[in-house]
Amino acid sequence: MSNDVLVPAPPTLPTHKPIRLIDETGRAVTGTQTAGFRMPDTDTLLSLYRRMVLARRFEAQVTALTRQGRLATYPSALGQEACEIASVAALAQQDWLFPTYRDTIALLTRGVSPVEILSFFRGDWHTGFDPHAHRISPQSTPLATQALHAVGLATAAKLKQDDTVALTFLGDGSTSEGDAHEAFNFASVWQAPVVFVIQNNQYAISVPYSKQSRARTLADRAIGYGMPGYYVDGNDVAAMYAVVTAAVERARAGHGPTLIEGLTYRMEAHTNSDDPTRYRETSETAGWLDHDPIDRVEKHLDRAGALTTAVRASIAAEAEALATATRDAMNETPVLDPLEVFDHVYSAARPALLEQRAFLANELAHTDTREAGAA
Ligand SMILES: Cc1ncc(C[n+]2csc(CCOP(=O)(O)OP(=O)(O)O)c2C)c(N)n1
Repeated sequence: MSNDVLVPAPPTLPTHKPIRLIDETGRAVTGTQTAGFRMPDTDTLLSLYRRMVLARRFEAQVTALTRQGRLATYPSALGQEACEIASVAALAQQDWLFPTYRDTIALLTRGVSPVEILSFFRGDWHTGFDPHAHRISPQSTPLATQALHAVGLATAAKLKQDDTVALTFLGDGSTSEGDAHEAFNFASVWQAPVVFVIQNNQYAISVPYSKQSRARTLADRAIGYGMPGYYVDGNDVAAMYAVVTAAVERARAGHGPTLIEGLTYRMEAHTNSDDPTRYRETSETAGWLDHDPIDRVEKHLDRAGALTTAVRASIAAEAEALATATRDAMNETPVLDPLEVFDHVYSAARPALLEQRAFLANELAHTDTREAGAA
């Protein structure tokens, strides 16, 4: 018997410079840095640009609502629009998205209404939208758990021979969780149709990437799991779209998972309760303004003559209408039944939960009586 073990050649290492298709001046990149990926057509770029402008206006409105006390908390993705929107745009309607707490604009882009999205951040519901209707799982707060859920759904889809791909977002910090390792490993072992998009925004709250990993890039890790890995300029929406689209197609064709790292930067605080000046220089953040993902594609479209005054005006008007609708909806006081929180936890009633429900109902009855007495 031979002791020779035939080990297939590993996928090649990701490039050391992030893949990009458009540079900061808006010019098309040529040569090795494109890694052979092709520029999306102008209509696609225009549609991505429009979605990014809407998302940024939405974020600004939500931040204002948070400051007015209308929302409990909000993790901004300002500066990360390219990663979020390119990834969602690469999915087909039947595919599933597994987002984190930061990926609100991915939900918005996939068609969830502002009120449904924000009821989570206002604290009204664990999830304000119907996951099945939108094919989006609830936004995950426990780090990296959503990656396991994506692998589970993708594996089930493969067994059922459904034409479904699962895409999940992770932060750079989340890759240090055991759940991320389990998700990467079993996705590859089972050749699940899943795409992992790591948004490396360089901080896990106050912990910089340098204290999180000694790996050259997070995309390098893919090789150890036996799947392709791509290190991409996460502020280049064209590159993100091209690479994620290829990974989704690969998964759909039955060739298994892909790990994509989008190198980006979180421009705002971790959430509204964080003070980033305690762990990073303001000059560092200011420097990233030169890499703004919207500016870059805007310059590119301008050069191509695709951004006429009328197109700009129509996108700006749409963004203002979205902000106004969001503001008006959030300024209304919701009519809620606090007892509903128990309704969708299990499919059948559980004694412990019924007990808690009765306890809260009793508390509420007494509160109502006290408030009525005080009035
Ligand atoms: C299992 C788990 N451990 C710790 C936390 C607390 N926590 C919330 S956000 C965060 C940092 C996450 O950083 P990263 O994955 O880079 O995502 P980002 O917030 O930058 O998008 C931590 C440690 C948590 N939510 N879940």
